[in-house]
Amino acid sequence: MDIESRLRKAIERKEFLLHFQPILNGRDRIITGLECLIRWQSPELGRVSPAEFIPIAEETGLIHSIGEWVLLEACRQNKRWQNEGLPKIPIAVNLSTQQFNDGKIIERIENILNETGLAAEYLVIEITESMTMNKHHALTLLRNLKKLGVSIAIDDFGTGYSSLSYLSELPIDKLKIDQSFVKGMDLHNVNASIVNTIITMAENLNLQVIAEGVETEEECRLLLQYGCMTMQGYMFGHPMESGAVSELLALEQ
Ligand code: G
Ligand code: G
Ligand code: MN
Ligand code: NA
Repeated sequence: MDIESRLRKAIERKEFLLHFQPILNGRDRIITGLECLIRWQSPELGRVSPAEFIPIAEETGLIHSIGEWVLLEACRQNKRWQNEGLPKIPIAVNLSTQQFNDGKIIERIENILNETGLAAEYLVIEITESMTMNKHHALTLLRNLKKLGVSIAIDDFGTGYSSLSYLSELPIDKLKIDQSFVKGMDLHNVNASIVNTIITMAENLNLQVIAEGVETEEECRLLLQYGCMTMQGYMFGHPMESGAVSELLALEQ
């Protein structure tokens, strides 16, 4: 059987699961958010990376049902943590291009929020710069998301071709600096000045900035020095199962 057919069966066979990576304040290390990352445990293929199967899901249109499952599970799980009395934090879900261009995506998200009872302020939608290139579509969709009360983050910022001045015309809330700029940052290299510049511009545009891929104390220290408090990376935590998140959140109460 090819990977497409296996992918087709994976939802009904419950082969997908969600992992969650903490997003923290780099100073006090308090968890201020989570990013949802899908995992596929195939009985035949073993663990398949989303970097491998998401593109196939996009080409085949399977992304619609997979993406819908991710949104539903993410909202359901976040509501479950809240019901357990754990600190209320937003959960970020990656949207794919096909989902972004789906005429019914707003309705789908609204239905999922209603069905799970999660307040919209606790959902963040992550999109990439390239999805916003059709400005008319991006404006319409993002405005409708904002009307629902959902937050919007630009993921992998710096790897696309959009400028911050372009993004400033869109109703976005957060900017995630791509890990390629964060990795190996030190005082004297070009990555450090790129990151510093992005942080300063984001501040001027009133965008919350999040550094991705933080792996070392030195990167964390420099980010704080440049004014970026919010971070995500292996240094603080790998993507983990919901039970591990519960334990971390319980420690913060
Ligand atoms: O978790 P990991 O680093 O292996 O993810 C690899 C890639 O897959 C990343 O670019 C990530 O954004 C993407 N990805 C992970 N989960 C999802 C998801 O639920 N939906 C979409 N569209 N992409 C995802
Ligand atoms: O494209 P997106 O930013 O959504 O994907 C995030 C991906 O980055 C996930 O696959 C996650 O596992 C991975 N990731 C998260 N933190 C780190 C890190 O500190 N180092 C590296 N190399 N990858 C990371
Ligand atoms: Mn992401
Ligand atoms: Na990213």
